[in-house]
Amino acid sequence: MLKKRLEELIPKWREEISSINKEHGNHVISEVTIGQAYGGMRGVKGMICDTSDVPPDKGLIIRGIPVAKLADRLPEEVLYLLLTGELPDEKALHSLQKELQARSKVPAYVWKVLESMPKDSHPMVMFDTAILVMEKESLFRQHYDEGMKKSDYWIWALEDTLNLVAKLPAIGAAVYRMRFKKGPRIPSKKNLDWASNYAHMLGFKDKTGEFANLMKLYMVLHSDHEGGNVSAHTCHCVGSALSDPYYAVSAGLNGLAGPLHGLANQECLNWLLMVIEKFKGVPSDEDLRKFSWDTLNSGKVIPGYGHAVLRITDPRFDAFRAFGRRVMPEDPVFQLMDKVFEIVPKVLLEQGKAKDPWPNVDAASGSLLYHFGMKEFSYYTVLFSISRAMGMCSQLVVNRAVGTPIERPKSVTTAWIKSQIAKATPAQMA
Ligand code: AMX
Repeated sequence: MLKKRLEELIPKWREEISSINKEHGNHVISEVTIGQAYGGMRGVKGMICDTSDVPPDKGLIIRGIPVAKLADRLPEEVLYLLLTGELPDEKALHSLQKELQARSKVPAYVWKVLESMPKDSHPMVMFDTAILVMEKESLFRQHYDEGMKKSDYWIWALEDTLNLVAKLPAIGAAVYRMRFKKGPRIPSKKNLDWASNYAHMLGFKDKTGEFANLMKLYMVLHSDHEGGNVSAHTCHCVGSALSDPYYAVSAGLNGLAGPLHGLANQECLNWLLMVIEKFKGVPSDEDLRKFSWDTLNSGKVIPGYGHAVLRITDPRFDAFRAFGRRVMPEDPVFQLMDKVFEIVPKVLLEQGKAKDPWPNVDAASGSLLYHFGMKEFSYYTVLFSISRAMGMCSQLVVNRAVGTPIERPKSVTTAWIKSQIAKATPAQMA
């Protein structure tokens, strides 16, 4: 049903983009300053991403719907939304769930590869290796090699997407159990939704069902974050060379593994636990304020705070905090996380460096996982990856559907910049 709906929608997307390009292709939407060229292209509008948008004053909006309004949805519903721009009705959801279930068996060679890796490999490396080693399954590559038409690219990108997304819970759970010696892999259960199945395969006791609820929420909240962040942009760029989704998603995840990006969630919890250890519990406001200043004065960032785009408290942080308040209000790590939210923005504002002193999504998630006994911080980015793969894959499908060309921005040299400065009039340089 998903493919059928896309077959109906894609001609309209193509027509719309082609007419915008034809009529307004020369309209200027962004200028680039020297500061931006040296500064990570921050704020330069130079690419299109239709799956989601992150206005600095609103936070994540998936296909027109603010993420806070999706917090009670299943990740499969959000995947359908990312791909089509519409939430599925019950029939379409059921059909997608059946598709994913049918494609969820992981090839046996993946387990052999994982088992042969060094025992101290980072879980992200294991997860990413599993994805890359499955590249031989790519139907996109197979059909490309057989000479498929450009207009069919999206069909095989979609096939790869569904095949890959379906397998990620089993791979992610296996990485957890293997890497942290939790016992043999747990077989999936057919009657469970995608995220509950993941929770089940991880192997935590979950009498109340709240751990599964947390996994559903986690998977929805991290699913996409527009196109310019490191992981999405990397995936987009690699995919634009028509490297298939296995290559492209794997590349994106290598970016997600960076400490300023997806790895930040493991650093956040580390910081909270360091505070608890130092003060033998939740500290007073004054002690926390001093400790935050100590972190800054030692030249470190306060993990979980700040954002390259957002200028408000991340709505995803709010959604996690609401979950914590409902499920674990007495938990000391959660209480500290809540207190940090009261203190750290004031400290960052006082310091005056961070453009965004508010918490991002990573400030909250670790304390919730810790509560349920998931204490292996280095694993947290894998959770992030399972979810974010949905957004990255959806972007790939949309890009192949609308014929996005190979990406090739122009770089310049510092000598060229100097020559521009020399040529500029004083008014232009002001
Ligand atoms: N603590 C201390 N200093 C901070 C800070 C924080 N949380 N956030 C920003 N700053 C500092 C920067 O280091 C920079 O200092 P510099 O001028 O000495 O280099 C200055 O404030 C200006 O930075 P910015 O423009 O506000 O941020 P950015 O766009 O360059 O970087 C980010 C954004 C997220 C990397 C940064 O805020 C940060 O390092 N935060 C902590 C790590 C973190 O939470 N990362 C998670 C991001 C979300 C994700 O991808 N998962």
